[in-house]
Amino acid sequence: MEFVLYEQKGSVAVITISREKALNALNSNVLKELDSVLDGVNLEEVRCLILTGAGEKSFVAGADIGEMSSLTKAEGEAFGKIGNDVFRKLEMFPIPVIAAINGFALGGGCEIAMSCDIRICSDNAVFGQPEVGLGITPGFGGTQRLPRIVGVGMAKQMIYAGRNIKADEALRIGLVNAVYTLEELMPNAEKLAQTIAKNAPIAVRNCKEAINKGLDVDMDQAIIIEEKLFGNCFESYDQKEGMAAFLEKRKVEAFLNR
Ligand code: DAK
Repeated sequence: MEFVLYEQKGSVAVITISREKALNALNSNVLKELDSVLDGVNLEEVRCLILTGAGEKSFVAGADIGEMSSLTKAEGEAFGKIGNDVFRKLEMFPIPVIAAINGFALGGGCEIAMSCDIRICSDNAVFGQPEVGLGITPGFGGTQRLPRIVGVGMAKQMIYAGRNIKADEALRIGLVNAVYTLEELMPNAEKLAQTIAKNAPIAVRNCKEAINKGLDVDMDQAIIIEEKLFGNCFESYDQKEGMAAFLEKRKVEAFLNR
């Protein structure tokens, strides 16, 4: 891989978008590599992913404007599809994904962060959907995910005005869950990932599926989705061990992902 690095550390793996000289902007090669990296994640071993950007300045500064500038309508649609498919793969990935946002998260950068389950950032992070200033709409899900995360009014203001916001404002509106110094960002991302990874993997995966699928349907259907995924945990080794440990007043020995 030229632009996407993958490092597994036990049950946590870090994916780094590494195209530092273009502030990690997403071109079609980056998107294709990211797709392959996701396909290669060993789901038997890895229980939580962290997505970050290389360097100290940028998470992802958007889709690659140079590559997009000369696209025909058909090519633009094809580029949009590659991005949308990989962002959706990330969103529906069986295990949780934490975005550790280490700088600019603009356009496609903000959108890829919003496809992750949890967003935390460094205090130099900058968020925004500046597409209207480039003559386009957000194309990787920004018009859909931003209002779901920060509410319709705030999303409309950010998207129509194309105004960037800093980390403290992103925290205030709920776009990120926490802000750290740049030095503390990855250690905290890893700590959170380890905490998630220690919990029963089937239960964590089912929680993600229940939340994601439930948000797309009405409450009557959502409750049924939850019931099925709740039921699905039973008879697993991990459910038996988790409950036995409680009843025997001891710590869980280990969750085995089965
Ligand atoms: N694309 C390509 N190159 C980029 C880039 C980008 N998005 N952002 C930065 N770079 C490159 C710069 O061109 C520069 O390259 P050199 O000139 O050194 O070769 C290098 O990174 C360093 O950038 P700067 O010199 O500009 O660095 P500064 O610190 O001065 O400024 C900045 C940092 C992040 C404020 C600035 O670079 C900037 O404003 N970048 C553009 C941010 C932006 O507008 N991002 C949104 C892009 S639009 C769609 C699918 C998806 C999308 C749309 C449609 N379809 C459905 C087809 C998504 C669109 C977007 O993401």
